[in-house]
Amino acid sequence: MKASGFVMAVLVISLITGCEENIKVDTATAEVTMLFTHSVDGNKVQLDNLIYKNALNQDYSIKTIKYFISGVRFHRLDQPSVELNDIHFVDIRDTESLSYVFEQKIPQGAYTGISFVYGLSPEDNTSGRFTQPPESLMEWPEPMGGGYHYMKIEGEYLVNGSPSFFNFHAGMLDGVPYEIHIDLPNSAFTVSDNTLHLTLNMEIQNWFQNPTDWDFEYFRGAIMGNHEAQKTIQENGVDVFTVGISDGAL
Ligand SMILES: [Cu+2]
Repeated sequence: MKASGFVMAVLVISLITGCEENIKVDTATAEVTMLFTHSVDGNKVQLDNLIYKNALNQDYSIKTIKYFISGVRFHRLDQPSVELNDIHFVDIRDTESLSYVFEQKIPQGAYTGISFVYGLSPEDNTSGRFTQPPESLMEWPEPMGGGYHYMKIEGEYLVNGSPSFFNFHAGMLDGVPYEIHIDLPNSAFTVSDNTLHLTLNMEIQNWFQNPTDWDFEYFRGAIMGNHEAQKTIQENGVDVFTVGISDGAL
């Protein structure tokens, strides 16, 4: 009995050791850094400049771009996808927020694509979860269902030649979620280095077209209580983002 117990113990130890060696070999990882850029018609956005025209030829400017990115997911062939738990808040006027290193690393290897949630899924969108600014300042009013704004894009548009302020704000309205599930086009990649750099670009013009041309005069400046506007933003937002991918040192 004693001898077989000893044999079992040796067996178990060697199994554990063997597993650890396997794990080491299998889990060469890459740290994921995401950079955030913002363009209009393919050029870097110029803030506070009333120089842009949407598909309906309405003039507008951009003053504010703030949003949450969550549920970043890396898809693999024949293997479970890798989801990162981080929720990142971007503010175009806060340079530090334009670069983010995710807490989790991803296994090196081949990936078929990247997806993420623009805004917050309902399970992440609970009042009080952010206690510190700037995230806490994204609160969505309790009478409109609470939680947080997914985004605040703000600027001015011209009405009969005079500038008028607009709040292009999105969030869950009256309990109806409008977060955007984005599958990034051309996002297959192979990472064989210990760093992965992703540059996520928001093409602002696309918020205002495809499938619906955004009419500033129809929707006007305040849309937070407007389900049609929230639905339109959700639909238009699907093709707003593209990604550039490189591994190794930039
Ligand atoms: Cu708002």
